[in-house]
Amino acid sequence: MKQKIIDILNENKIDVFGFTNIMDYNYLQQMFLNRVNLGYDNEFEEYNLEKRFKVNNIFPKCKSIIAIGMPYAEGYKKQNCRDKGILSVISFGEDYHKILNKKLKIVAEQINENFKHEYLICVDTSPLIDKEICKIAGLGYYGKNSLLINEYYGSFINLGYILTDLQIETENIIIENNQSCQDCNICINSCPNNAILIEGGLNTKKCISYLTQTKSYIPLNYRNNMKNQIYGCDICQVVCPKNKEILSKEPKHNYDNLIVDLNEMIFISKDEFANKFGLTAGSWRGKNIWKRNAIISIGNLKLNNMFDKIKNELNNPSEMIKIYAAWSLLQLDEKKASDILNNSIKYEKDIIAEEYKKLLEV
Ligand code: B12
Ligand code: SF4
Ligand code: SF4
Repeated sequence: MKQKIIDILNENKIDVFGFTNIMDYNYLQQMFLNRVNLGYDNEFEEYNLEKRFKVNNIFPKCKSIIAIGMPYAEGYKKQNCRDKGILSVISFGEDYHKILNKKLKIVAEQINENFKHEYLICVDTSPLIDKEICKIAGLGYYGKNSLLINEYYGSFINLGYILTDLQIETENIIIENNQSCQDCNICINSCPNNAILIEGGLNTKKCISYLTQTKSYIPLNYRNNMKNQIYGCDICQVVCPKNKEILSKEPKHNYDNLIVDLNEMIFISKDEFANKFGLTAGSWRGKNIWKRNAIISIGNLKLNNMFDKIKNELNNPSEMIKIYAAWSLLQLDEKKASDILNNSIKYEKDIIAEEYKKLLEV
């Protein structure tokens, strides 16, 4: 049965795959609790640890897991643009969740034609811990940047898996953390917000990828480091020696559409946003979060010609947009912005007035 499944994976051009029958990841509990105590967790994670660690709580009949990795970013070079916003390379083209889900569905159905089974497909959005499952299935090992690194494709691999009630013969792979990074600390030293811990793993609340996605308040001292990122962050992967080979390949795509026009992003409507970016992985947080990030980018890039357009955003009905517009104006022209904010404080609701006061005191 295992050989037939491998044939099916190969026929579907999937060459990063592995199997595991470990159903309980409770051994990670202490590590998870430590992270929460230190505040390194974030709202995109499932808080119910029973759901995260016990595969059978998600799919009671599960006996084995078929894990796959889908490589991307071949030949990618970080785009350098002085007056535009940037999307992370994971947001290039069609959303990887859709591609992987479709691929895994085809594989699962072809398996079903040979061995009747019940199955559940998981890509990113399940409460389970994708990296740990895929690591145990033999797809790679953890880098200090906390990502799973595959021997051939590096860390630019998206992960997904099929939970199945088939009993597949497996060898569970135990690779010690940090076995492969050894003395390298390049990602730690390159991370703009010092989000990567010396011992490996992240303070996720400092990670720029997190900051570009969260709806929570972004602390003032993290905003400059977000530079012109509109969605995600690639820095700790672009600098990683394990990705050198994949990045130096002939580019498969033209990555130009990872560059975002900031002016357009300020005025884009919900429908226009859905039409232009709706199929990408980065669009899931919606137009207003991208707009907020564009406002931060304009401040960081010191695009003074946008001053009046950002000033108009002080009248935006969204409290979120207002407070980031105020911050951005202060980056563009402190004196002019201070006069405007001081003047508008008296007309604003308490919560906005307090924020303006705080910004003016910095
Ligand atoms: C929440 C989340 C985030 C959060 C938190 C990320 C994180 N590192 O935890 C934020 C928003 C920051 C994020 C960012 C990104 N994410 Co994300 N994210 C997730 C999600 C939904 C859950 C991750 C999770 O459970 N974290 C919990 C903690 C405990 O995990 P951890 O800190 O990584 O700890 C593990 C290891 O670090 C290791 N470990 C612990 N201590 C030590 C010590 C040493 C020395 C070492 C080496 C390892 C190690 O053990 C832990 C157990 O797994 C998963 C999908 C899923 N359902 O699993 C995708 C996932 C992890 N994300 C993914 C991707 C691609 C990204 C981004 C690259 C996107 C982008 N371009 O911006 C960035 C990368 C940032 C980074 N350096 O990690 C991929 C990773 C693929 C891969 N090759 O590893 C996943 C698996 C989605 C998928 N199915 O493809 N993400
Ligand atoms: S994704 Fe960016 S901010 Fe997050 S850990 Fe990597 S380099 Fe740091
Ligand atoms: S940059 Fe160095 S330390 Fe960081 S993940 Fe890559 S090999 Fe490991």
